[in-house]
Amino acid sequence: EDGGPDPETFCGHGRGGMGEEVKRKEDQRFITGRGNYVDDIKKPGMLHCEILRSPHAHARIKNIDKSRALDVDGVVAVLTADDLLEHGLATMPTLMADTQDVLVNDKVKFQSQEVAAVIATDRYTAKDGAQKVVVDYEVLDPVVDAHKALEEDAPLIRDDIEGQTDNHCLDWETGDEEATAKVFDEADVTVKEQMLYQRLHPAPIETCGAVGDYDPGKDKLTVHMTSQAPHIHRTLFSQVAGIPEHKVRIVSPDVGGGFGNKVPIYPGYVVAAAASVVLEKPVKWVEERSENIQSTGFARDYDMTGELAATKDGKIQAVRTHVLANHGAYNAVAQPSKFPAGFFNIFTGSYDIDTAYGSLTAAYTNTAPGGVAYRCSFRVTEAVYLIERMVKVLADELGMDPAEIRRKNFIPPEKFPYKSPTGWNYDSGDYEKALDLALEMADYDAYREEQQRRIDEDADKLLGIGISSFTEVVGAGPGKTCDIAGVEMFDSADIRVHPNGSATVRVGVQTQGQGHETTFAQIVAEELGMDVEDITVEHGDTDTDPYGLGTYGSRSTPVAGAAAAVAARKVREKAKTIAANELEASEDDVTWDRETGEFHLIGAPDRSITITEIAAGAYMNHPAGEEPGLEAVDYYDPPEMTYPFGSYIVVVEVDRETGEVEFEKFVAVDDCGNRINPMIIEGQIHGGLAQGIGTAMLEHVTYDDNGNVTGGDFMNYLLPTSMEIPEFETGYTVTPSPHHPIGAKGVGESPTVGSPPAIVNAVVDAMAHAGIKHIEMPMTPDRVWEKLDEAGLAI
Ligand code: PCD
Repeated sequence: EDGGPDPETFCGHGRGGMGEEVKRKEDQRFITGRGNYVDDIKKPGMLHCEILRSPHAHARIKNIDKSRALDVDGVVAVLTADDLLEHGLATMPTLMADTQDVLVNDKVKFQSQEVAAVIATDRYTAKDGAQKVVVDYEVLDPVVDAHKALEEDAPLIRDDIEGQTDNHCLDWETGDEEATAKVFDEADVTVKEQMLYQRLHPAPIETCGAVGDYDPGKDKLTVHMTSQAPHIHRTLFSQVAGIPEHKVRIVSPDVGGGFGNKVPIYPGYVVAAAASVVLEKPVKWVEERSENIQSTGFARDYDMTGELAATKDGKIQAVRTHVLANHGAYNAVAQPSKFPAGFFNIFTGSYDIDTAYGSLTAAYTNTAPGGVAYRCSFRVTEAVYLIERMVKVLADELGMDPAEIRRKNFIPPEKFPYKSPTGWNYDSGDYEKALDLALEMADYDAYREEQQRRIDEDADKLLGIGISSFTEVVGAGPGKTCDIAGVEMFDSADIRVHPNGSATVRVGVQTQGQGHETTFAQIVAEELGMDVEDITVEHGDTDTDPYGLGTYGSRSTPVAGAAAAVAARKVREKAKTIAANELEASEDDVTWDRETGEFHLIGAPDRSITITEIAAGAYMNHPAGEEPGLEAVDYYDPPEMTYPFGSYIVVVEVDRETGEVEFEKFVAVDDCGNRINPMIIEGQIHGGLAQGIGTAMLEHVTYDDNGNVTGGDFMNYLLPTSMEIPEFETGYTVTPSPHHPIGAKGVGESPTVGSPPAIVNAVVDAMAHAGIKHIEMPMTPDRVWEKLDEAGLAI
């Protein structure tokens, strides 16, 4: 009867449905200081936990003396690996089924690894106590570089794994090696470039934290924690601690940004929970900024070689890539189980390329574990960087315009659904349309002229224009291919319409600032003809919400958003029966009108009834033979992922004297299918572009040869501020997803995925006429100046 909202007409029923710029419901509490974050939680008798961390990157622990710490007034307990061992909690599984020490048992493997936990009556006392724990270390040689870690004489990091004799972690490959080699052998033109996607760290405003709260009366463990995925965290907690799931409750309250950092389980969470069980008191742990950067999940750290084979006129025939991945001390990458390199194998990008091959080697190093999907659907950011950089390298080699070469190679709209050579099924796309709009918005031709003028006039500031026409892949499942620790990646929504016609919607995903309390209400408002104000969205509590896999990889809209629409349609189905009953008509004579949001008699639109009136009927006058009440739940296993895309154009000015880069223009055209809330999307794009600028220009977690983190705090790990962020000009096209119930795709990650190559391409472009082919991120002024110097452009 109803195929979902039509993008031509769905905007503006005026009830806050799809396409309306509804103000964010959650902002009332956020901007009036009434948010409730983990650190706001206060419980009677609550204790505080401080974690003592290793100053060494690689060291054997010979002895830990707790006695002086226990003497500190207010210190209640000092926990080490031995204490946890008694409770079976000494180790925890990583998301990749490796085993990580909760508190170091035997050997430290990275600087700032968790060694002991001090529990005290307040945070300051806990910190004082931690300083009095005496640890006797036998310091070992560390290795922090992935290349060096694989050398023969490198110190062995994982002597805890049986049979492990070197620092090799895993190998992975995709595509057809032989066929690809053949195309490369026979090609007119080949290009090759090596590029490091440096180690980054998602830096949410709120660091990680937890309050473990064991109730001995109910024998129930509640853990309030900064979690992007409360349900799977409950399952893992339950598995590790051996407590059945109904005796564990995870509550993820307001979360101050996630960005993939809050997907893994960290030792601090486990310690707070374990200490609460042992001491029978609530225990709070909240990490500091430097602890967050130095020990929780990092992102990227892929050293990539990219190669393209092409014809003389710029038709790309094959891609080949090899990656050396630094996985840190444990294999703790946050990917769906069957994807050790995440979704990196989508590296053919937006281009119709038949032949591809990729391989990857991962190494253990004495650095913090990670490989989280920082605003990235599982390594697609690295893949997009690789292909979008390589297309620019090829364009320069051939002397072609980078817009033209893209146009020549795009997957054409009529080829969708499109199957990529590495097995991806793209749902829909119109890449040229997005690029054309971006070119027009950016005044591309005029800037090209200006660029040439500056070269001709030997100007002090060069102009560079960078393009990125990326394709994202978001919305993991389907469950048959994507799982976490065996749990299939579906998601869920549960809708209850109350007697007065208002509704509560509960979802299996958890917002960290994206605005789900607004957008999920909009989906339901659209599908039920309700007013968005009458709908409350709840999430983040495993005791009340339906099971879901959480928010990351821009999966909430593609998966839980679909579940919300389907659950709403189930409610609508039942409502129709009640409508017929109330209108004293046969169900066949009743129809639903999306425009008015009402049921009415076919041919008699004035005999109509709203969902509010129907709700009363469901409780007060329910049809004979029907269950009373009006609710539905849906667990949605997506048939495919969704493939948002976009074209970004960046114009930079490069100062030949100082190497400084200034943004002259920044255009972002995104296509995320049908749009739920354009204002929220705009905010998502702005935030993500800022993070893309941080990536390209500033951010890098660095280490010295002794394994010390030299980029582990905000003095050294530089985030962009408003001073570094230019005005963004955003535009959009709409290519609905054909398989999503409301035609929507995800969007939150796109700007961070798509923008770094556009920015690097722009800076390279400013120097390309003098032979510069590549520059590594972050493009700090000294790095840019070196390149200028190398090209004879520095003044
Ligand atoms: N949307 C609309 N429409 C469409 C799509 C979408 O409206 N079509 C919207 C929604 O609803 C939401 C947003 O937008 O609200 C987003 O979405 P998505 O894309 O679906 O996504 P999600 O899932 O929700 O989320 C996630 C993302 C990510 S992934 C990240 S990083 C980031 C982003 O999100 N994070 C964050 N964004 C943000 N924001 C904020 N504020 N905060 C945060 O934290 Mo990862 O993987 O985790 O790394």
